[in-house]
Amino acid sequence: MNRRDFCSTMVAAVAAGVARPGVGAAQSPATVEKPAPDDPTKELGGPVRPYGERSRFEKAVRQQFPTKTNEASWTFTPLHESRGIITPSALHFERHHAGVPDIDPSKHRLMIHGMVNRPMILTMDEIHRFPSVSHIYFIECSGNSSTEWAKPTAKGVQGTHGLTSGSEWTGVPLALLLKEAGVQQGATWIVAEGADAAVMTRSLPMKKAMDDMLVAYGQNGEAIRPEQGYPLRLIIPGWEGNSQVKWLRRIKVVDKPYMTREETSKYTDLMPDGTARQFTFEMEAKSVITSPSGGQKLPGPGFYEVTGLAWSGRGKIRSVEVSTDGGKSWKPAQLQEPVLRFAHVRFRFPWKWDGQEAILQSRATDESGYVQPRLADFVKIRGVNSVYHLNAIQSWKVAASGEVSNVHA
Ligand SMILES: Nc1nc2c(c(=O)[nH]1)N[C@H]1C(S)=C(S)[C@@H](COP(=O)(O)O)O[C@H]1N2
Ligand SMILES: [Mo]
Repeated sequence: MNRRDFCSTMVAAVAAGVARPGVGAAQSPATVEKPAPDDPTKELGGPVRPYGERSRFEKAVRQQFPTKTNEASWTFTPLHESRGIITPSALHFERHHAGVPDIDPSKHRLMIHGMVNRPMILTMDEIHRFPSVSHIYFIECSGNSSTEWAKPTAKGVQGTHGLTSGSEWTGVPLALLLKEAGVQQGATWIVAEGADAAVMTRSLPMKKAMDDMLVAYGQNGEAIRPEQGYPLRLIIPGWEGNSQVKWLRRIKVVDKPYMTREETSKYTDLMPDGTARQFTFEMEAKSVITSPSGGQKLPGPGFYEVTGLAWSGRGKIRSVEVSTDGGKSWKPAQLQEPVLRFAHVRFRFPWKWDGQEAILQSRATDESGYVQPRLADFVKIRGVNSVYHLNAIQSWKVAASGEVSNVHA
């Protein structure tokens, strides 16, 4: 698909109501018919159960983008109902180029070869024996917000920003595995390959591999979900989702990038002058108000907590400011601890709505000093030829009726 097709598909899809609920929308058929008792203290509660489910009254689901197939597709996290900084694994956004493979961990192998002294083929059991680390990191698809370049398109924050999620990831530092294999002099890149039907492959600089890449098998306290790469995926703190190869089966140590599909025809950024930026790995600082946000309705004037998420591929979020007048004036928001590098940060801002029309915005600054740009300023530099890496300020209009909608301001 060229950019125009891509965008018109997106626009059509969003106009059609964005999406159908994801496959497996949780509903427990046995209990759904029976109304809850008026007084739960007068009835014996339900039985214990071996694997938990959320309350049947909670309905937030991932929304699937209406693509031609359910396999080469993506789903969006319901950020408007997000709490704190962790995305429940069942609601982590998904992007699959060729479906979710069904992998038996006892048969899965990770091969490390190329410019190494000791090529290795590791089983999952062997990988589990290495010293492990856990970190809370966001993953954001660089296609997040890609409907929003030219005009406000998605209705709510799930559509505009739902391709970012946060989890605690557990695994082995890739540097440890590379040291075990013995990287040879002159090796400056690695090539990572997935075991899915897309055999998704990315070239990645050795420097970042040695710095903080993680070969992860854990997510939020249990094995990584099939959708997130079971049994093994690459986690690359702060870098675009696409580089974080799922179902990881091979790492080749090399001395140049291999120019795969995902770094030539896709995941490059076409600039106004016709040149393209390549290997734009780092996700620049971004924030969004998750509540109040598009599609919600404020019941009336009075107190509201404006809350949202901020994150940066350059490390820590330093500050978030909130505007209630479309960017004319800004006030600092409160950051909820912990404020972690390469993780979603929750911000809060107390607001008394006077019942007049208001435009809500948030603006993040990261520890490098980078300030999230206004959309108009962003487009001045990037043009509108691109699909990926839109990190501009999002505006939500609160109408006098209390209805909240997506606007460009
Ligand atoms: N093997 C493989 N890895 C993959 C993909 C894929 O289709 N196959 N999709 C990539 C893209 S585009 C993104 S945004 C992230 C999404 O990760 P998630 O589905 O766990 O949210 O995985 C990346 N890794
Ligand atoms: Mo992506």
